[in-house]
Amino acid sequence: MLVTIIVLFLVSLAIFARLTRGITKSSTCLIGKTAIITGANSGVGYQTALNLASRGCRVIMADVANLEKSKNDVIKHTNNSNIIAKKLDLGSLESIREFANEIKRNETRLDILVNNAGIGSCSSATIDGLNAVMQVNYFGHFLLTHLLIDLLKKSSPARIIFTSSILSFFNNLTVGNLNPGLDTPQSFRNQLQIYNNSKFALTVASGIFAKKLQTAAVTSNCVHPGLVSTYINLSLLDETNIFVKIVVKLLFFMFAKDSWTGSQSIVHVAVSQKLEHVTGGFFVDCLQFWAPGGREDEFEEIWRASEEFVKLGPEEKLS
Ligand SMILES: NC(=O)c1ccc[n+]([C@@H]2O[C@H](COP(=O)([O-])OP(=O)(O)OC[C@H]3O[C@@H](n4cnc5c(N)ncnc54)[C@H](OP(=O)(O)O)[C@@H]3O)[C@@H](O)[C@H]2O)c1
Ligand SMILES: *[C@@H]1O[C@H](CO)[C@@H](O)[C@H](O)[C@H]1NC(C)=O
Ligand SMILES: *[C@@H]1O[C@H](CO)[C@@H](O)[C@H](O)[C@H]1NC(C)=O
Ligand SMILES: *[C@@H]1O[C@H](CO)[C@@H](O)[C@H](O)[C@H]1NC(C)=O
Ligand SMILES: *[C@@H]1O[C@H](CO)[C@@H](O)[C@H](O)[C@H]1NC(C)=O
Ligand SMILES: CC(=O)N[C@H]1CO[C@H](CO)[C@@H](O)[C@@H]1O
Repeated sequence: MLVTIIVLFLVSLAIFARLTRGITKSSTCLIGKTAIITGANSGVGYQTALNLASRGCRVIMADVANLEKSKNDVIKHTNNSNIIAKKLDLGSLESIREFANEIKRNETRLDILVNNAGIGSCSSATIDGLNAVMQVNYFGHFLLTHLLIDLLKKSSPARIIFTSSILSFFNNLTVGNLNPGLDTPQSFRNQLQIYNNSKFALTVASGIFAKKLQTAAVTSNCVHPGLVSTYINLSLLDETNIFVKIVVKLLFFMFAKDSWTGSQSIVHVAVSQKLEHVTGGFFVDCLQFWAPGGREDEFEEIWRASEEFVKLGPEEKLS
């Protein structure tokens, strides 16, 4: 009896999850516009690139992985040959600066910046000596966005989108643990907490970018893509026990979206005409939710500490 009820409950939940998947209805044309997408080689980043390209956008696909195949696939599927593949390793501040410099040299405009790349876990520090999950997910995008601000402003109205996560609500981020050392045990729980925190840091930065860029007509929003079946789903699981593995796999089997569906909210926030003036928001299934909360003064501290971690020059800091 109990088992039947539980099974029925889970099945209804799964059906509900399927029915409420947000799909963008926007048909915005992007001919003449330019977008950058980080982590565009796979998962929701790749699907976002495909979608924007199909709208006629010039798409710059950035990733640490070799992008040739993905780039050719996008061109093949969209007939849009205005696609650039460019190596970007968010785990290296130097690579980020090199990337941004080349963009500034080559491009005359930037309308959409999708800060999407992310990793679930990593057991070594970056060459900059920062926690790798924090750097790839957060610090790297914090720096990249700063370096591209002038180009975005020049092209305004422009949009910045951060791929955050609902796990950002379950954070315990403080200025003190913004860059956790590798001396903390690499347990599943600690790894997940750093991931949660990195996704929360993105919402903090997004909120402050939104405020600082309001007069420049550059919006900044966060998106939770949903539970999506991608490579990232498994990387965290290497650290955990068989029971957690089974539960997570079951959850994915019942509730996860495919990458195309997972990219829909990102695309929606990037192109929907209704959202032209919406900034500082947090989106799930193409709908705006409240962003995870916290103290404003602590957010400011996190911002200032981040400026130091990524070694921003005085003239590069946003006033
Ligand atoms: N999947 C979910 O359920 C879920 C839920 C909430 C939020 N998200 C977020 O969604 C975003 C996209 O993830 P996904 O699920 O599509 O996973 P994914 O398929 O693993 O895509 C992430 C992409 O980022 C790239 N990347 C990794 N390290 C990088 C680096 N140092 N520099 C530049 N690019 C790097 C990866 O390249 P490699 O293939 O070489 O590693 C990969 O192409 C992530 O920010 C993730 O946190 C995902
Ligand atoms: C791409 O363009 C070619 C030549 O113009 C055309 O034959 C083909 O159907 C197009 N493919 C798509 C997916 O639009
Ligand atoms: C920038 O332009 C140079 C010279 O034309 C070219 O070699 C390079 O691939 C371009 N890079 C990007 C990211 O477009
Ligand atoms: C991170 O999120 C997971 C999943 O909701 C949760 O179990 C965990 O407790 C969170 N970590 C912290 C520190 O809140
Ligand atoms: C955050 O959560 C992790 C894992 O749950 C814990 O080890 C750590 O001490 C917590 N940090 C703070 C500052 O509360
Ligand atoms: C639960 C699970 O393993 N889901 C997916 C994780 O990502 C890989 C690679 O894309 C998929 O093959 C799995 O189905």
